[in-house]
Amino acid sequence: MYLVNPSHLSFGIGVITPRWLFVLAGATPAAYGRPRIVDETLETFDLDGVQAGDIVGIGIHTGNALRGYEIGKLARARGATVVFGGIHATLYPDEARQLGDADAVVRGDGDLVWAQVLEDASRGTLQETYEGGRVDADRFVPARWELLPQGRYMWGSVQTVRGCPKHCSFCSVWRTDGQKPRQRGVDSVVAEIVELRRLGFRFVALADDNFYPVTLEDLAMAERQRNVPRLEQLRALRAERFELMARLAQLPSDMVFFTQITMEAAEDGDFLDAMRRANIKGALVGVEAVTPEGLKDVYKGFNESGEALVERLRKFREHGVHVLGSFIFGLPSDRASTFEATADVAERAGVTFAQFVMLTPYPGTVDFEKWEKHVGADAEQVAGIPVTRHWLIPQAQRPKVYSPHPVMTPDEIRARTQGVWDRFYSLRRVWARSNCVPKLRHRVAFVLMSKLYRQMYANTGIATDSARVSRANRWARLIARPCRHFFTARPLPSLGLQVATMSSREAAEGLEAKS
Ligand code: B12
Ligand code: SF4
Repeated sequence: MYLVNPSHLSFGIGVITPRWLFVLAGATPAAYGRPRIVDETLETFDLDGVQAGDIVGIGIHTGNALRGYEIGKLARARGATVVFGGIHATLYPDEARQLGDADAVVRGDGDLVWAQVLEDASRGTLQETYEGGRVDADRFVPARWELLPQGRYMWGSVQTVRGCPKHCSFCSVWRTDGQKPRQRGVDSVVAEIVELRRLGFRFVALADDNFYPVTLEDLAMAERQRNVPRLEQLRALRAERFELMARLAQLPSDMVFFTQITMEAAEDGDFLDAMRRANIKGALVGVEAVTPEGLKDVYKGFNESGEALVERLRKFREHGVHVLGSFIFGLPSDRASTFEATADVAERAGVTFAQFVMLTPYPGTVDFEKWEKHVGADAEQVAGIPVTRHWLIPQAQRPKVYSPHPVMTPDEIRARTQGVWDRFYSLRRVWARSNCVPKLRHRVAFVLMSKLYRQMYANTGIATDSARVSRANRWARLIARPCRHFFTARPLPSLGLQVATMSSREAAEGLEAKS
């Protein structure tokens, strides 16, 4: 049985372990043997070994669906049973059947339904579609980290919460994973992290949609409404967050965690302090836009703009949490001046890393639905494919900007976006930012990592010319290997689970008292 994470690009070294591979491996009953894990971000899948009777499970998001379909067809041609899953297959199961030769498609979470799929496949009673649904947090399957190939990844990945109460227009998470945070129990999260540290991982990405699912405003609102059950539920979720962070703080002090969080957390000094103590040293914060009009464009009214935004982002830094600011360009209210203004805000706010993405209508989002309806049957075609199915257009020909902009051409948006990446990641600026780490050795690592990040994420997505893309890839391949060494630590095979004795309430109260 194979589990395949498709990718058109392979770097030899991976930054973050694709978690789904190891979770589905964990969900595979022992009777089916040891799953063969193939991550094409490391190297291309060699299908020579695939035989009739094998099962090939392929997980796709929108960006890698096309490569996933290629693999599906090749595997099916060799007689294998092909099963697709992941967010894109959840949204377009028929496409996976038509273009990827899927025998079956799993929609939603694979944790519980995967065993059924395997049983049906082995009995010859495979169904076309399986509804995996939204599995409750206490039934999330832990990842099988002992199957990790050695020395290939920089970061492990552990999910602590799934789903997000917000409703941003460019994001599918709240619609597919739901708005109710499914928060995983502390023990199971810590057990996985300890296992990763035993293997020598000291950097762990918390693969969360939103690490701060309960805001102070949510609590105040429940209180105003005198909604006691809701208030208790919210308080319990919040207390459990503090308990998790208290437990992370007890792990070896060389550990570094990174998560994704909304800007609202800046209101909550106790929470940020708990993050710092827990060694959650950085977080991706979706800033998206720096103007009120831009925030309205993406239904993100809970974010701040202008000076208040700079203040909010600085708060993270003041409490010892580095920010990877995520900004979107190409919003209807953007103007030529927005690009420089955004770069200024990113710098003044002291964000440590930043990504500047161009507005892409991802399926499953409100933006996508509006756009698809708006362009309708008249959608422009590239390589015979309507742009409303942009993921099916061969990578090299894929447009970079999809929605027509009121005042800027796609080329202008792309060039200006590239300009902001160039400015933010210029050697002079990266070196200046590297003073956030103490030693020269660490500063050099910081510079290398910044450059690697820029090559892996910016050039490939924005560049129009293929020479530049392949140059960026070669460069990324070259620096990925030395970079990995900065992330490893001496394995600690005998590290204990360090079961905490305090209850979540005690943990929360203790932390609040301290801060
Ligand atoms: C962590 C994360 C990242 C990390 C780490 C990625 C990595 N190497 O793992 C980083 C920050 C690098 C990242 C980057 C990006 N991400 Co991201 N990311 C996530 C996040 C928050 C969690 C993913 C995760 O690990 N989940 C835990 C695992 C266990 O869950 P899972 O992957 O969903 O798998 C389950 C099911 O889907 C199913 N399943 C999955 N595969 C298969 C296969 C089979 C055969 C079966 C049966 C079942 C099955 O079973 C699994 C267990 O239940 C998701 C949001 C989300 N809730 O999924 C977004 C998400 C996947 N990312 C998204 C996007 C858009 C991106 C970026 C394009 C952002 C950008 N503009 O740069 C880049 C693309 C990078 C790339 N080329 O892959 C979108 C994808 C939307 C879409 N339609 O494709 C999501 C859904 C978030 C969103 N805002 O909508 N991401
Ligand atoms: S972008 Fe972030 S805050 Fe908005 S819905 Fe998605 S996960 Fe939640």
